[in-house]
Amino acid sequence: MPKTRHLRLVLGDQLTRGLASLTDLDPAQDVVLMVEVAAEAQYVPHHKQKIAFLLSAMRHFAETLRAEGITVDYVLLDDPANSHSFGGELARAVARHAPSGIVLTEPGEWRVWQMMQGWADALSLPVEIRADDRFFCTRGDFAALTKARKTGRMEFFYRQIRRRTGILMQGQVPQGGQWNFDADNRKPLPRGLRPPARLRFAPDALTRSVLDLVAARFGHHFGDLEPFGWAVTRDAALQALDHFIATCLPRFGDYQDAMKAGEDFLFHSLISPYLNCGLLTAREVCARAEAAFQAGAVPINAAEGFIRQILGWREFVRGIYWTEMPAYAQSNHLNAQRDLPGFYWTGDTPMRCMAECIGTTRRTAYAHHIQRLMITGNFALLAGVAPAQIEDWYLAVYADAFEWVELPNVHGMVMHADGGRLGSKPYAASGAYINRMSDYCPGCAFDPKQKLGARACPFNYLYWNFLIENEATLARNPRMALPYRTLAKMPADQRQAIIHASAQFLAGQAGWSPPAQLRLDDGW
Ligand code: FAD
Ligand code: DLZ
Ligand code: SF4
Repeated sequence: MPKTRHLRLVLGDQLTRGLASLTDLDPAQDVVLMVEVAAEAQYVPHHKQKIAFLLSAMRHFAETLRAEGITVDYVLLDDPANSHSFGGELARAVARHAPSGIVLTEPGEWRVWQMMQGWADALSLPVEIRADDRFFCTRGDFAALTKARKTGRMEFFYRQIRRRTGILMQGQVPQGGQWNFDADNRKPLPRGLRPPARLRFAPDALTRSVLDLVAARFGHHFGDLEPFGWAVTRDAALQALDHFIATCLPRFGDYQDAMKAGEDFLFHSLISPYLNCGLLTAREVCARAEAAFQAGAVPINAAEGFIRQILGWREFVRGIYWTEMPAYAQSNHLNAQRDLPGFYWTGDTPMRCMAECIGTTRRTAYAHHIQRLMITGNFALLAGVAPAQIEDWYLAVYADAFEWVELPNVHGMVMHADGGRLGSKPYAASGAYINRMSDYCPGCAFDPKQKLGARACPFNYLYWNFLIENEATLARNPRMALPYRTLAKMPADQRQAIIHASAQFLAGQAGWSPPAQLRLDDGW
């Protein structure tokens, strides 16, 4: 047998045939290593569907590589010899294959990047770590592009990438004459408009066996395991993408910010898990959306709004993550210290908006952007939850959550813990916003129009309490001038009443820490 030339480790979020570390793979000599490690499923108590999705997608990806004649050394979760760490499994595989070198693609998370730095010494082998070119902007590129202050914000960065790629451009001019059509994209869902049924995928035999494994090993983790309808192959993910473009993208822009009880997906794409684990690439997704616009099937506010999320926000948050880590995760600009309420894990709260969004999350491992930002995120911001606790929650509960994208969204966009590196002001909002953008308030135990008293919406007094608690830090922010002018006019007794109502409400929340059974205690 020829000596293995290169061992190529492929991580669970690198399931792309065109991955940088697979492009020059030689099937005659190289071995691809894929490993299922319990540590990755347990460093936060990931949603059961998230674990099943990734393990099944990994197993299917290994099959497609094998079908090409590539040797894949795949270590199963229940292999008794499994050491359950990337480093441990790499060392065992080196002993099995005696490669002359290791080839990797840079990982999505800082902690794994750090692990990788020690591997060359530990294994006494050359370890080549290649840039992840599935993104429009490499890590080095981002730092160069955003160096000038003007481009330090998402909008300017996004315009640069539009110019560079030519996506939705006519020469140097943006299609439709504007860079950004957000002003058209804030409509509440009209009564009677039913979003289309979504393409979901029945588990095949391979997925079925993974579902059984997850039920047995991680049954105590957050969320429902079934029904499980995620695509776990590239073909199925492409079908889901095409179905979204045909049935939802035309209305994506209009109702991007809307929320409706009982409607989990509205007109959103549900492709983030596929993009983040590699079943789809950002380039092909943008190309298909742009083609639908060019064919006249999709209006510009929808095409631009959708493409901006991927070309703009997705790339921008990744750039922030890699230029600012590891210090980024440590900052706590607003000095938020409260524990995460237990109802984040149970959904057991009389606040209907929170119960709905947490319920969706439990059932589907999904919630759309505005639910994450303006409901569960907004509450955590107003309540002053410690950033690390709410970050762990977001990292655990969504099928698309990987730290490079979760952390800037939560630490920066939601919690303003980065002091404004990502967004220039906190997205704090009272019950009036939620009432305008959703149908959650009718039927809630609270009234969004009442500011104080037993039936007052907690978001109302918590909003003003947040401004009061953070006056020293936020009052000078020009984008917060309006609410602080209103606060300045507020009579002292009303201020006191808000502080009192907030303290009472926050103290009265049952279970201010994650339920014990959700802690990482099952002793793998
Ligand atoms: P669509 O609404 O259909 O948008 C299309 C695509 O745009 C998404 O698939 C996603 O790839 C991209 N996108 C949209 N908004 C963002 C954004 N703010 N940052 C990065 N990409 C974006 N996204 C993740 O992929 N993983 C996360 O862990 C994650 N955590 C989040 C936490 C919070 C608090 C917030 C406010 C947002 C978070 N997002 C995260 C961004 C966004 O909410 C999800 O990408 C989106 O809801 C996924 O659903 P979709 O595919 O239907 O998206
Ligand atoms: C999230 C996850 C899970 C649950 N399991 C695995 C696994 O068993 N093997 C693997 O290679 N990757 C897994 N992942 C994804 C990794 O956490 C991800 O690759 C790293 O966080 C780097 O981004
Ligand atoms: Fe949420 Fe307040 Fe509306 Fe109830 S009244 S659903 S708590 S915003």
